[in-house]
Amino acid sequence: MATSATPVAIIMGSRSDWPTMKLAADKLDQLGVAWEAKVVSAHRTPERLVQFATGAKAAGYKVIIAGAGGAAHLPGMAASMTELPVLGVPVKSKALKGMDSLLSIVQMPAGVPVATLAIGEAGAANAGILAAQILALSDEALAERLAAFRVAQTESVAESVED
Ligand code: RP5
Repeated sequence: MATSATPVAIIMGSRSDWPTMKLAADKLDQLGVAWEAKVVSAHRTPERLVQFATGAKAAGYKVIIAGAGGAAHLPGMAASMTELPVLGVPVKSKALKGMDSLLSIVQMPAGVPVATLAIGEAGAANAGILAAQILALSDEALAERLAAFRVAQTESVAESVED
């Protein structure tokens, strides 16, 4: 099997999830972490999901970010087929504003964890940062970039309520 030097896979249930999931990719870009994004639907492309999740570790990925909305089974099903850490992003749904997505992802049975983030854009951005933090445990240069990112973030928050 071809191996990838790309450490983060971003998978999502539909192209319609990309505007949200792009926030994870943006944070990874900012932190200098390579990623690949794919549409992998638990319901519409189940065989693609099995192929991806069973092969993800051998393919060289280190962390999987999985976003889905509604009946959001993608992160949990991916986690069931790989030992890689899976970060689940509940995408905001039209009907229930992402509460359905959140509850579908967060209540995993003991033994098959998914690290579940917040609903929507904040969750996607934090998934990107969290993936980088996991990779930084064995990458000192990335750990330094993360520390600098935190300092810059802190410095960007004005104390005053007016200009
Ligand atoms: C889920 O259904 C996807 O993750 C998406 O959030 C939602 C709606 O998908 P589309 O109908 O927009 O393709 O599987």
